[in-house]
Amino acid sequence: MRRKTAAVAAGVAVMALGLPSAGPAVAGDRDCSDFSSWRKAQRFYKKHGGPRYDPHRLDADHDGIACESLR
Ligand SMILES: [Ca+2]
Repeated sequence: MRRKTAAVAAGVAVMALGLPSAGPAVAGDRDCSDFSSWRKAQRFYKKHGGPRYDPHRLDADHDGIACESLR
């Protein structure tokens, strides 16, 4: 229980500092604007569930292509 509380406190501290969500340690929600190219967005999208899950909602129209706006 104490360990979990400490982990939550650390997470809150990171958020409070306003650190950019760069790197795998901070796995926040990603938007298309977080990617420098469509290729990177598409790779990320496929790696995180592809068309089946899309937890970051990079493919709003569910056609299997993430971030059409970056193409
Ligand atoms: Ca799409």
